[in-house]
Amino acid sequence: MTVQRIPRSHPRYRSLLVRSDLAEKMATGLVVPEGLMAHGRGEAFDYLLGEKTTPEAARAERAAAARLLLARRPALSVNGNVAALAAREVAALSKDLPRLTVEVNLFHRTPERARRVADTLRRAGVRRVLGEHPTARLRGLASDRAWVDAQGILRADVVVVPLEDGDRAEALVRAGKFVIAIDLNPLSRTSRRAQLPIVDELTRALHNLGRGVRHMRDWPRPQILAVAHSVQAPELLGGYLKRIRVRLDRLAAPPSQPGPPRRGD
Ligand code: PTJ
Repeated sequence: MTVQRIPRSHPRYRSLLVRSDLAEKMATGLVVPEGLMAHGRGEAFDYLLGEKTTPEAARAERAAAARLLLARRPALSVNGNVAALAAREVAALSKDLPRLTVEVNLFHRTPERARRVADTLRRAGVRRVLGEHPTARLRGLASDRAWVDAQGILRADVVVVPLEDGDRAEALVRAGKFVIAIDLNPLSRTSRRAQLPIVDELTRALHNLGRGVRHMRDWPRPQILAVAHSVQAPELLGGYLKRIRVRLDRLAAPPSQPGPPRRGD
């Protein structure tokens, strides 16, 4: 179904629109076919979480914004799905936090795809995009995800990794980085390896990160530090899972019995 043929009144209009957009971007090579599967998995978890930012995710996003403000060299890693879904949000965040390095990092890497992702980001308003011509490799990773820029992710102290794979999140942690993951799957290795797992939909998460940065940027450092340390990964991961369980329990409960007919019924 093309974008034009999705009726606005459809209850899943936004979801259909995003899918259709991703399918088109796959045809251009920005997104890989595996990216569509990754998106479907994300959507499934979003369903389970209620398709909105949970209180746990909101706390994680606030803490992540504080971490970004405190970082000396923050970096954000961008793959094909991220560029396709959220180039505008990436650009907005890089304006809210000009120190943020935006770097292309691809699992299915070709020079052509790297250029396409970088072009998409530049068109959306990101001024400086690294990773098109990577200059170094992360230790302990066999895949092309090991390619990084020596001026970007390699020297970053805090790295945001949306829609990532567990191996690289692990390699980044081993390299001494503070890793902030954005991944709707609280069971993924990425979420479980990151020091700060944000289990929320990508565009919502990036939007909330920007809002947090703008809100706290003039605060005194000790206050920002307190927010940065206000959450712990194990407690967050437990909270996300509990939220899913409680929601499913509620949905699975038998509907309450209708009461006796009232007058006028
Ligand atoms: O562009 P490339 O070559 O780097 O490849 C990108 C993909 C996404 C194909 C690659 O990174 C991949 O295979 O990722 P995974 O291992 O499938 O992990 C993606 C994770 O992102 C899954 O756990 C999904 O639940 C999650 N996810 C998908 N869409 C969203 C999401 N999380 C947040 N917001 C989304 N919109």
